Amino acid sequence: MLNGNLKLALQKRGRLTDKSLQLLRNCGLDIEDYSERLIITTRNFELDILFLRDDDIPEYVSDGVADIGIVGEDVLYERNVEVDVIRKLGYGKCNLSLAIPENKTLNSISELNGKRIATSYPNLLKKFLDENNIKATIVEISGSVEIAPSLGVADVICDLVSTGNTLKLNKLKKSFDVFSSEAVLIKNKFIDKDENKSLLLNNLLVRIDSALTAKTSKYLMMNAPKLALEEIEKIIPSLKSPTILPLADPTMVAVHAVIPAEQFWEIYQKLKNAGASGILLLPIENMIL
Ligand code: PRT
Ligand code: ZN
Repeated sequence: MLNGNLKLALQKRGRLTDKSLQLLRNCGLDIEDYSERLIITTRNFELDILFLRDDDIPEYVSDGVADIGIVGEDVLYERNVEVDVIRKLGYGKCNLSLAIPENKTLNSISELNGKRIATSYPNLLKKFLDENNIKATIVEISGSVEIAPSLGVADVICDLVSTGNTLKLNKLKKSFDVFSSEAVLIKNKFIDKDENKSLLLNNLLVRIDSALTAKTSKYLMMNAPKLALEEIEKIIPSLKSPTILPLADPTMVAVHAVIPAEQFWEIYQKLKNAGASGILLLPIENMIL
């Protein structure tokens, strides 16, 4: 597609697909149901989305087939490609971790010396071993790494862990973390020289930042006695000072504030104790700071 549209590489079918499409929709992009197509054009933004295997995304972006891409840091840093990470996106979080059979022990990293470690991430693992001065044998396996100890091909595995259920199912336990990963937005070196695409990217980044901030913030509303206001203002970790509105009862006011979503359960009891009532917590769709 040789139009001037910005080209974004996304994982076609996998753990990052739905959340990436949701993020783009939260940016106001009108994306049709992509089903089996390889490329789609968004209806209301000059953006083409290329659906690819995640392993190919770093190379496609660095080669200029796509201008930008969304990929896990694990996949990105396992490869030696020249791209810039421009945003961490906060989803697809996992750890590349070392794990051993449940009946074995690994008390310190130095005990890895002389061990065979199975992984699909030989470069990230080698970097970790080198940094810690460990001499171990890396057994490279392309999938189902967790069965390597029971097959007798490795003593330890180094694989992605999220909930830990896969380890448990295979009678393994996590020992040390090698690398933490989340989904990131990457761009290539060529885009800075293309004025039109740079403008499109900047526009998209404003929307992405707004969507990411909105996701982690909530709109808090409550009624409170005027006399409790000073105490309530101290409790609310508001971005700016809260909005105070008069109510029909002259002794009461309404208090509105934007708060970090995760702090709500820490502060709501304190607010109630201070006299707040009718506490409402609402989602925010977009927030331009
Ligand atoms: O087909 P394609 O090559 O595009 O996809 P893929 O199968 O290679 O990748 P996919 O969709 O499994 O993962 C894409 C990205 O999601 C990874 O590069 C990570 O950045 C991120 N991610 C987050 C994970 C996990 N969590 C995860 N749990 N990727 C893989 N896993 C696997 C892990 O390998 C292990 O087999 O899930 C299992 C462990 O999960 P828990 O929850 O049981 O611990
Ligand atoms: Zn893959």
